[in-house]
Amino acid sequence: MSEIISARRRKLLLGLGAGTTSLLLGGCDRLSNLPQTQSILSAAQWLTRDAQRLLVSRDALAPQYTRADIAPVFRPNGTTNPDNAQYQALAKNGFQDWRLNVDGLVERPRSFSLADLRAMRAQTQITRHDCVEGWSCIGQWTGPLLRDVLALVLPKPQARYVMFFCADPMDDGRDYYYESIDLRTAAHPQTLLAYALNGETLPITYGAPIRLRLGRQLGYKMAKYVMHIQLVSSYRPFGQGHGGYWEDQGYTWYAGI
Ligand SMILES: Nc1nc2c(c(=O)[nH]1)N[C@H]1C(S)=C(S)[C@@H](COP(=O)(O)O)O[C@H]1N2
Ligand SMILES: [Mo]
Repeated sequence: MSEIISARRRKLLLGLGAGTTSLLLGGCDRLSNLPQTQSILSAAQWLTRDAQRLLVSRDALAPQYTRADIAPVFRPNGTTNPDNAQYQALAKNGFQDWRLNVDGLVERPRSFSLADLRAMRAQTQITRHDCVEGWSCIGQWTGPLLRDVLALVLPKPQARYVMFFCADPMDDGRDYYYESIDLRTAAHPQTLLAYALNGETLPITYGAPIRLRLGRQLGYKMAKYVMHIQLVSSYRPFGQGHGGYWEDQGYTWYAGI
């Protein structure tokens, strides 16, 4: 039985190739350009998350923009230079010694260097970042799809969430920034581990060496300075148990836009 579930899960994570992504994009663009869709969406803002989900699939793609839309200076927020000696030593060396362990509920735990991630098939997308504080910024992000990374480690059937542990200490070092997403968001075709912003190596300000990019969720979900990824069945054991640093301060875990 568990073999069947795991085969299904792998299919979900691995099944959609690059060709399918562009098909989905076309379909999504057509849908969101229909005037009736626009007015349904704007009229639906008061709806609960579950009701909204009936109108807009969680798997729908976020709009993509053109180079002309890219903000001249991307707005930074939160930590812009982790106060962490180990991180600073890695940064000094151009992150050559940085390793991303991807482990937990996976068949094949693996340690990736930045070069390993750069050698993978990369996706470039120009998307809008929406911060919960009420500002937005458009940038171009490049990196491997998270689902391609997960395909290499093979999530076990019990894996439900992907945890991201970051380098930046929060609250005078009592915690570190962390985040979590579910496997469905992890498998979304706009979920990247980005190592470049606007065609340049990702600067420290924006989360070097890699940061999470999601197409359809608010800024605080997009962990910068990712040091470790762990697949888990529950995020309750981590931090204060709400799935992320800001969630522990009261923000919602599901931050769909
Ligand atoms: N590690 C880490 N990730 C983080 C944050 C942070 O402080 N530390 N801030 C979050 C918030 S609230 C936002 S809006 C974005 C800001 O990303 P940016 O600096 O690239 O604009 O990163 C998110 N990810
Ligand atoms: Mo934010």
